[in-house]
Amino acid sequence: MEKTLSIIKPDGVARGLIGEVIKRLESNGLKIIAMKMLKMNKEQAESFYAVHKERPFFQSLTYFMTSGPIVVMVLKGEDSIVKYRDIMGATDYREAAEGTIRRDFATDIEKNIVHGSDSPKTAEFEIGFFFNSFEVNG
Ligand code: IDP
Ligand code: MG
Repeated sequence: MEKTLSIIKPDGVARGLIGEVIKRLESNGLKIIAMKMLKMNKEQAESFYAVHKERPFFQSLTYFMTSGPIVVMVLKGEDSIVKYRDIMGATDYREAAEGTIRRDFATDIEKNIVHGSDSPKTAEFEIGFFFNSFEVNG
């Protein structure tokens, strides 16, 4: 069983899509083993997205991620990293497959509703960024 980090981004929360995202995760067999709502400050968003610090969209992305509350979750399941990325769809919603969260709800390459870890190493860093061991139930 593998763990991955999921974020419902500020656009997803503001648009009332928390329930819709969670329904898709649970109905695809991903188990939520930790969850909270919080609002990041700029410094926190910059350190979460540090791998992207040289990218042209870094300032815009980290500003967007601080624009409102987010819901962070740890998901557990078989191949949860790849499985959850399949449910999310491609980064650019115009390239995302039919029936994915981003294809159905994203409005922009940046405002794409959800985040998901991209590898076991990233998942470990990202889960530890938001949760301590007492908060992860499994
Ligand atoms: P991912 O979220 O699908 O893993 P990444 O390449 O890791 O995609 O990029 C992180 C986030 O940065 C994306 O989800 C999106 O919000 C934003 N982003 C990625 N590429 C662009 C871009 O070309 N312009 C603006 N924002 C971008
Ligand atoms: Mg990524």
